[in-house]
Amino acid sequence: MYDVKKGYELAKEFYAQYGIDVDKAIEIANATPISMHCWQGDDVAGCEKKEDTSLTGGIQATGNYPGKARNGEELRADIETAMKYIPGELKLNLHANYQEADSFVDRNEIEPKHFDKWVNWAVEKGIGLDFNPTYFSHPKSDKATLSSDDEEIRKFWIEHGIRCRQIGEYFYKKTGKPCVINHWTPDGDKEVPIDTIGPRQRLKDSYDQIFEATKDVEGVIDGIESKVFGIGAESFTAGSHEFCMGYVMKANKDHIIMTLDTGHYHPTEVVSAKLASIFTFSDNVLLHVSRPIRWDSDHVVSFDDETRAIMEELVRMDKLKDTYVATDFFDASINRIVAWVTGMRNTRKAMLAALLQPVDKMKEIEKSGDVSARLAYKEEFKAAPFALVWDYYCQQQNAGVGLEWLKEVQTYESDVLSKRN
Ligand code: RNT
Ligand code: ZN
Repeated sequence: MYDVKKGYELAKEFYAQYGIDVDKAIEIANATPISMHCWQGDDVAGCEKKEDTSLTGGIQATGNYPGKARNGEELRADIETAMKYIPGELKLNLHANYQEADSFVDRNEIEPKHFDKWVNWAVEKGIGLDFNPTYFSHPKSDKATLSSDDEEIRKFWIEHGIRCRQIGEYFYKKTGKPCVINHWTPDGDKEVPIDTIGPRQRLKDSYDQIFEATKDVEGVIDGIESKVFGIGAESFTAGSHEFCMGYVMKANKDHIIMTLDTGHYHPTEVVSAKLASIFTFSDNVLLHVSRPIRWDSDHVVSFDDETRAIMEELVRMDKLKDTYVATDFFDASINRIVAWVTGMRNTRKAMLAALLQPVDKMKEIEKSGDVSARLAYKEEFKAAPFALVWDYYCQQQNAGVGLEWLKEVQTYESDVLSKRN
């Protein structure tokens, strides 16, 4: 291993030339929570005691890499292993289908106690829990859920949403940390339906009913996630961007916010370009950081231009503190822990890299009208000695310098994962 401290001292000098305080940047990046999704560990299968765990709702985890977690115990063990190599404040993001009742409990009957294993685990670790209703992978979700024209079905899912908000409050009370709930329904159609407004009106009414029935719930923030299309529902999505944005803005309630998933837009649209407009009208945003390859493929988050642009935008607007950062990817073609660690580290990396830029100076230059210097400054930091700061930060947090973590995850794979079938 090279002299990490020496590298950091040198990088510090580099950044100091531009008035950048490296330690301050590390402190902010480290304290900003990232909510790690539990579902990378088992391809979104969940822990409900039921035969059919196939993933529906127009999303797909492709690949058949061996060693996926088969129950809550294994999943928690894998999450703990991954978390060792992810520096900074973390939360765990659960889906409703990860409940662990002794026998099958349907979605409209779940209760806080069915999540006690997760809650006890989180309390012991001192981390917060976020949550998601699961409006897919269920026989009653085949056609539609909250937008269904079958009142029985719609009622079933409304009850699910209500219970999820109550469970979110339970998480808040037990962990002492607010619970961010993401509401996403896969409702859509393979062809453009004749009636495109009915489903939207019912979806609105369903959300209204869920929020009305749980209006006294405390410590819960609700993101409404839009999407452009899903597999098998290519032509129509009830919860489109316009629908969700309309819902959030009209609701005009502090706890109801937009969820922006990086894979949920037309291919040339980017989340980084949407943030400022949304923050003009809303105080908070929930992010689902993912990596879409040609569609909402949910590849492992990369330290790529768009992830960096999102973090840069948040830092430049001073909105990082007002953004709930969550990850959302599920790659079943590689070691699932390597997937988690890589995607989570990249999310944190992008955050730290964005904080290592002279934002005030760049704003000054822009204000003075010097657009040439503005471009020169923007480009300069792409090749700054960021890796030296990152390595030092990881060492400080005991999260593994460079690729140290990879060897350890590989050992875990041969000792633990490979023994599963
Ligand atoms: C689907 C949405 C949604 C899910 C998770 C599992 O396209 O992104 O957030 O990925 O709820
Ligand atoms: Zn998402």
